Amino acid sequence: MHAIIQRLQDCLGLAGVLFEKEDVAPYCKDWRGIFSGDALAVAMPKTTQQVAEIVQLCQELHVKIVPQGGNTGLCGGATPEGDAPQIILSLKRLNQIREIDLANQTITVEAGCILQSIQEKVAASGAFFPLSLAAQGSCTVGGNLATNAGGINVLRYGNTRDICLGIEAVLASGEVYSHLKGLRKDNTGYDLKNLLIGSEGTLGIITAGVFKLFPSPFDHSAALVAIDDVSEMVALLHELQRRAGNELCAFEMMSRESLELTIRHFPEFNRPIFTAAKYTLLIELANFEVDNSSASNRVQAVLEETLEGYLVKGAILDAALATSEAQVNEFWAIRDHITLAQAKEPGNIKFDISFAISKIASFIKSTDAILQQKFNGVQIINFGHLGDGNLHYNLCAPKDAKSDYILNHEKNMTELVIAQIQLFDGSISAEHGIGQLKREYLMHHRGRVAYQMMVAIKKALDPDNLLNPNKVLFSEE
Ligand code: FAD
Ligand code: 2HG
Ligand code: ZN
Repeated sequence: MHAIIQRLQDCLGLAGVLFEKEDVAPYCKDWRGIFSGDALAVAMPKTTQQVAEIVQLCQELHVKIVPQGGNTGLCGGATPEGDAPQIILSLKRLNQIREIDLANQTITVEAGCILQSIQEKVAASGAFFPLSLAAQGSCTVGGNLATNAGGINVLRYGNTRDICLGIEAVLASGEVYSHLKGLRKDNTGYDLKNLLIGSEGTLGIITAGVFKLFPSPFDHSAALVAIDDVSEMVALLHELQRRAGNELCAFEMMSRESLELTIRHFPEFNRPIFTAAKYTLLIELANFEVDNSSASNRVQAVLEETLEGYLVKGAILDAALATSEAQVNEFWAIRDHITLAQAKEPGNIKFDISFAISKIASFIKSTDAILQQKFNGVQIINFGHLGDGNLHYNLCAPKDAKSDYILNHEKNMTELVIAQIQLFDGSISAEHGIGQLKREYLMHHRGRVAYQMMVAIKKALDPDNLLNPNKVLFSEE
């Protein structure tokens, strides 16, 4: 047994350390089941001080650390890799809500809090926590910070970093960096919070964060819209932004193929869905005015009138408005199940990509055509956060292809799509991060200067390459 196990047990007690192979195994595989590795143990601290002690211990015994939250990441960032002795540091038990400060409209939470539990706690206090994604029942807020998660409310509230006012983190030195004052203005030197947010566990272990709270929407209006033309979608987005301002919270897009796939695996959703159209939009507006029916009607009326106008001029094919909050949730359930439906199929290649919204239509037209020409019948499961310029442009094998099709074509398909992303000035990762999945493309994509800056930051903050080695950047040892 490696010496670290006894030392971890001394620090965390027997309940705080897993080391039997069958107990450690579930933590060593990613959500999609495409990455796996080995770890000596899973350490589960309950306090920031214990996290600091574990880091010091690992330094002393030359054991690497893979931070892990809910293990829902889609890039293999939380999965151990390589032969070096390493442990998984699970933040799941570091899960207290430290403070809700309603006068400052902030909440301070520990990294292991499950996202949905924070939303519920905040709702019970009468306020609103806007970060929302389909994995919210299992992902942790520490993982959200470490990946700068996006989700479905970015249009109005921004990404995780935009709602975060400060963090606490344990550095590779074992020291604790703490900045949890909940200040909305603070120009004191370099922005260390934003350096750690999105660093995917490579620069520090995030142990807590303080977040802005917002007024709770009084109710929502939502619609599903059948539409063929991506340029018209973009025009509709701008029209709604002009008319509703930031009452427009979500503008999501789902291709016909992504809906067909979802219905195939979850037939209960086969109701108000337009599979004849090339795309279906899910649009949501929130009403923030007090409980009176004219306010609620106003938001609904903006949506109705705008869609009517688009219907009359033939820019959209059909629309279904939700008639109750329950139906709004039903619409979202369809959208949320696309990833789960994809997980039920054999292999696919995920591209979580972004563009200037003005370039999205041309990217889709050009890339769809080239892919079909080179990989006849390839299924393009294209959906995502159109309002943020973020597509989940996922590729699956043609319907009648052999089971090893994706394996055989993965490299060529990836290079083709990445070349298209470069051509249209996009990003190879909009919200999921780099992890292991997109690591080999990072240097080329960001360029030598940016990459070398990242290497210099990693060396400065983690000179012994202790934290999540070989993730985001290739290790140089
Ligand atoms: P993990 O998967 O455990 O870890 C992710 C990365 O963060 C790893 O590199 C890990 O080392 C690091 N990390 C975790 N915790 C810490 C910590 N405390 N300190 C330092 N590093 C840490 N993502 C989106 O952005 N938008 C979406 O809409 C979205 N939808 C999803 C839907 C489904 C069904 C699934 C399965 C995933 C989805 N994701 C989405 C991806 C994923 O949920 C997010 O990336 C989430 O933020 C990861 O949180 P986690 O706690 O599971 O982190
Ligand atoms: C979403 O928006 C997630 O649903 C997951 O970011 C995307 O499965 C995917 O590719
Ligand atoms: Zn997404």
